[in-house]
Amino acid sequence: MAAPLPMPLRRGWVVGLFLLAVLLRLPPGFAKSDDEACLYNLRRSLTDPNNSLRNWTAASFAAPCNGFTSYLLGVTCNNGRVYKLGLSGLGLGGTISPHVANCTNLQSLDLSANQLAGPIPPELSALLNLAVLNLSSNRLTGPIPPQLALCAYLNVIDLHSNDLSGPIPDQLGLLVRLSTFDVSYNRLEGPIPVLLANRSGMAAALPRFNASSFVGNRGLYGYPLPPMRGKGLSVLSIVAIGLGSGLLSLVLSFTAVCIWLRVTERAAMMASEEGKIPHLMPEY
Ligand SMILES: *[C@@H]1O[C@H](CO)[C@@H](O)[C@H](O)[C@H]1NC(C)=O
Ligand SMILES: *[C@@H]1O[C@H](CO)[C@@H](O)[C@H](O)[C@H]1NC(C)=O
Ligand SMILES: *[C@@H]1O[C@H](CO)[C@@H](O)[C@H](O)[C@H]1NC(C)=O
Ligand SMILES: *[C@@H]1O[C@H](CO)[C@@H](O)[C@H](O)[C@H]1NC(C)=O
Ligand SMILES: *[C@@H]1O[C@H](CO)[C@@H](O)[C@H](O)[C@H]1NC(C)=O
Ligand SMILES: CC(=O)N[C@H]1CO[C@H](CO)[C@@H](O)[C@@H]1O
Repeated sequence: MAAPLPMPLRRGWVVGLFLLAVLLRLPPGFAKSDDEACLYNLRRSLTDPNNSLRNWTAASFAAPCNGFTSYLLGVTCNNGRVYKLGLSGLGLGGTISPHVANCTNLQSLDLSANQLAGPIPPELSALLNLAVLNLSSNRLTGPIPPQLALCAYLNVIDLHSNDLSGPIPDQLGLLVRLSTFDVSYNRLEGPIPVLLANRSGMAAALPRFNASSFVGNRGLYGYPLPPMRGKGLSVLSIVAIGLGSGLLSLVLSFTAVCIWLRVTERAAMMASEEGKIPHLMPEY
């Protein structure tokens, strides 16, 4: 006997199915807690040819921390929240997910010495506790986001040895806690912001970061690097200089010959006036 379900139970089923349908329609990464969204999306954006992240399983993202203990390689926890991500030198590829910004308690992000490509997500500016950003020795491209200046606690910005381009944002000079800044060996260009080269305020004439922070960028110029160089000689200017100096030496030697002729002529005249053999006459 298949008795029909009582009314309240049937309604419960309908509501449950409706909720399930809604959940299934949600894009991945949505409706997750902050740290879970961060880890889930970061894992998705990375490739891991050496299987270093084998214990980064979706099941552990929902509760990556137990108080101060983390269950995931490279994750450090503080009071149940992810507070350091250190995945240096693991052979990781792929890109840096902008959803890393969902790890809102993050204090240190170190993805250095991997093969990461793509841009530095400007969304990182939402990490208001971020003190250390080390993305050095990857293949990152695009600009240095000026929004990083919103991470007021930044102590360390290490972006050396990437393919970053464009200028160094002036705003970064306003990060007063910055004690390490390294953008060497990229493709950056333009003037070095004065507030990164020199201290601010009373000590404005004192250097802040030295040339080793900036070397290896062909387009960067200004203290502590040399001033803007001539942008190399164009073909046109080389031709112009060649023609110009050719013409000049022609004129000069022509003048020299004229003067010499004049002098010898006068000497010859003087000699003949004295009835002597004009030994200074040129022989033809
Ligand atoms: C994941 O790997 C790290 C480092 O090897 C280890 O400390 C941690 O206990 C592992 N977690 C799990 C859930 O296996
Ligand atoms: C990854 O694996 C390759 C090939 O097995 C190896 O050459 C390389 O050193 C490994 N990289 C890291 C970072 O472990
Ligand atoms: C950033 O990471 C690289 C490679 O792991 C390391 O050599 C460097 O010292 C780090 N930078 C800072 C400022 O700690
Ligand atoms: C920055 O410091 C250097 C070295 O002390 C000094 O020569 C230069 O004039 C300073 N630049 C500015 C704009 O104060
Ligand atoms: C540049 O500064 C770094 C520390 O900020 C220091 O280790 C290095 O010796 C300095 N280099 C020069 C050439 O002054
Ligand atoms: C749950 C959550 O915080 N989601 C955010 C994760 O980061 C992306 C990109 O910054 C945001 O769009 C989400 O709202």
